[in-house]
Amino acid sequence: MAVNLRIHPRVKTALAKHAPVVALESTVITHGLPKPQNLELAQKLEDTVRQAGAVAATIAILGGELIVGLEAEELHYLANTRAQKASLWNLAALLSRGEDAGTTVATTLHIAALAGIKVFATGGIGGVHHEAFDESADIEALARYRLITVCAGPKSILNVGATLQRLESRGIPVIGYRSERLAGFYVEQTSYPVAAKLEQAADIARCYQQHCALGLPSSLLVSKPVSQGLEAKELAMWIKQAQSEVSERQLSGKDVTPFLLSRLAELSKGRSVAVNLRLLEENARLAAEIAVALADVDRLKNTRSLGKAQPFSMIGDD
Ligand code: PSU
Ligand code: MN
Repeated sequence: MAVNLRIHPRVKTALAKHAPVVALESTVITHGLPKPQNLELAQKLEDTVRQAGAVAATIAILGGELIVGLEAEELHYLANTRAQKASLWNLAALLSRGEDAGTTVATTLHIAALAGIKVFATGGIGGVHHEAFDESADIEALARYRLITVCAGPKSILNVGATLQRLESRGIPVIGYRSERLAGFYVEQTSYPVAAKLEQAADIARCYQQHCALGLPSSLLVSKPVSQGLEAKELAMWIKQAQSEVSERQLSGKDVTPFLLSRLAELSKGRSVAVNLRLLEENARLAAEIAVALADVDRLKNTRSLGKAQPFSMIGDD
């Protein structure tokens, strides 16, 4: 049985030419942000990617079809309909029932990899929750799909230390963009050091080439601190409050993250949403810059290796 996968012609052409493409997730549209900011944000992210010289491919599920690169009307529809949240464990069921769904980081990675996209931008990744045994499928997916994933660190509602440990255990390199500390989603920084600090998009592209040349299977996770976040003390108070409500309501599974994000939006009187929008846009811009740099090194590599088959030749080696 063939996969029902539709790649937008613009994305297809760009991929065939090895031109820069950035994948964007859609759970942030269906479950992460309130209306109407969700649609405004989705459109803005695509514009941001385009302005930085790359092709935007928002990924989602519509009527049981995997879509790579939504049309403008489809984006509009997705932002205003009651869609499901597609992770890897419910993806096949959602497709077989012909549903509409936003794709999480895990699912977007899977579909982007199917399409051959190398760079992906999101807000905050899922990870280890405080509540026992809830770990996002995002971690395993990051271990499995070799893309450059740009984020603002793990979402602040998570057990950040445990999440970083899991990333390390699964061999997922975390690169700090102009920062030695892991980004903290709603706050600029956490106290946790990252594997390496890199300064330029081109440095990240070269690091990814090394990663691929080594045959490592995972994503290269780029952690970019938001330019201006929330006040840490205040945030900690709101998180505590929201988390106690998760326990009271006995929420579990895929409902936990959307509930926490929407409660934080209420408790902070919209300030968490403002920071979320800011970091998503900043991440999309950086991802596009990296995609452009990667296309450049790719082109260089292809020109240099013409006539001398060097499957593992590394950039800057000769
Ligand atoms: N980043 C945001 N807002 C979001 C998400 C990420 O700024 O809503 C979504 C992502 O799609 C991520 C998901 O994969 O939340 C994690 O959900 P869970 O913890 O249930 O795996
Ligand atoms: Mn979960």
